[in-house]
Amino acid sequence: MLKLYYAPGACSTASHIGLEESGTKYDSQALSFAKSEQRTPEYLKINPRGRVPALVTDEGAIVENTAILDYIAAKYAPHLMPKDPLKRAHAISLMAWFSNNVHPAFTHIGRPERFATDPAVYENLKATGRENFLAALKEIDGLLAGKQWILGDEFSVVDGYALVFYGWGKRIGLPMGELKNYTAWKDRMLARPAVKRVLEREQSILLAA
Ligand SMILES: N[C@@H](CCC(=O)N[C@@H](CS)C(=O)NCC(=O)O)C(=O)O
Repeated sequence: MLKLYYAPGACSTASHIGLEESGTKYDSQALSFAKSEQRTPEYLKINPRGRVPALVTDEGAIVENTAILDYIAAKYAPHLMPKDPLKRAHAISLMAWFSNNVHPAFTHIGRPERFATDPAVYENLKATGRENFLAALKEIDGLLAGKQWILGDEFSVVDGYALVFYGWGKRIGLPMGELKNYTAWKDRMLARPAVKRVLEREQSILLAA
């Protein structure tokens, strides 16, 4: 049996959507960051880095959204990743960029202390993070131009990952409505029953007007 550890509204929403879209059976457990549940000795045995998501399988735990999403598609839902090797490489490339650039830009805004020890530079790190994050959202908006889903005609696990950043942009008050392609795609995402179920379970900000 699979078990997903996630935190509502965190990047783990990507894996949560991937699992729900796959149709495979899984258990899930929400961890509260406010209560530091990602750092309990019990959870650190699952992910010693103290981060979500983690997917526990019969053969051990997997961490990192990119790996979890590729695994879900490979094992349970091949239609959720391209079969063609080049298209699959592009899908992984996009998820690597999400993980290595887009996500850390956002982290600079909320956790500047992770990137410098001198509090004097925190405001600058936050401002730079905000600029970089907005630039990434604009890039995603451009990637979605003329497309139904982020890879083209087919919905994939990469779409669930891209939704995380739309929610985060909304959370910090960025002008998301100005990103026309991203906003129209977000509305298509919200119309998918599996996505809606996950967002309701996580009480997502994306469901607020
Ligand atoms: N690259 C990782 C990032 C994991 C990560 O940083 N998760 C955050 C939530 S978005 C977390 O668990 N934060 C808890 C903490 O920093 O204590 C992935 O995509 O899985």
